[in-house]
Amino acid sequence: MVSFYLSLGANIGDRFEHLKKAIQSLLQVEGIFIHSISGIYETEPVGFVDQPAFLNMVVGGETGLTAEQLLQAVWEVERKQGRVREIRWGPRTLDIDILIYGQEMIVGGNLEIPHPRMQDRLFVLIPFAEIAAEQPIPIGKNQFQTPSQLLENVKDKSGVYKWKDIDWETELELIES
Ligand code: GSY
Repeated sequence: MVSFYLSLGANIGDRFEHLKKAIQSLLQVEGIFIHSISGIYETEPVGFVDQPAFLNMVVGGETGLTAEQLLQAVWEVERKQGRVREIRWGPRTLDIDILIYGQEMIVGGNLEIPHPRMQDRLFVLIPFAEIAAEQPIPIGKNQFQTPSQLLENVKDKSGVYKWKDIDWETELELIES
């Protein structure tokens, strides 16, 4: 089993519903086990700023899938939720990025892991640190930084505000009933 962390974001339609359905779908993927789910943060858009505010969160788990299989599973969850993304850095119903996959550094094909921009993004680092502040993230050969270390050095000053702490067990049971 390999541990992984994902960043989730949505800024079109019922943003919370998109995130909730995404977690529900991820829980149903064979070979994916989720063990940590951050609170939800409302965040100012970074990059293409003329778009609605996002809801962002981070989830962590373990998987028997390869990194490529995990990516395909994530894309399938996005696709099932009718992901709409017309502008490259623009609004989307649901975006899921792989942040880390074990301690591996992978570049090639569809994969770039660890996520190359996560150290510049408060909307990733704050929820990541909430659930795994001391998780080692590979940044070079035998070099690691944790989310809390990355947060100390991040230059991003965009707004990231706790939107809600969710009781996920209750929320997810509500979906199933
Ligand atoms: O990379 C994820 C999509 N995205 C986001 C996001 O999820 N949150 C915020 N706050 N800004 C963003 N810009 C992009 S692109």
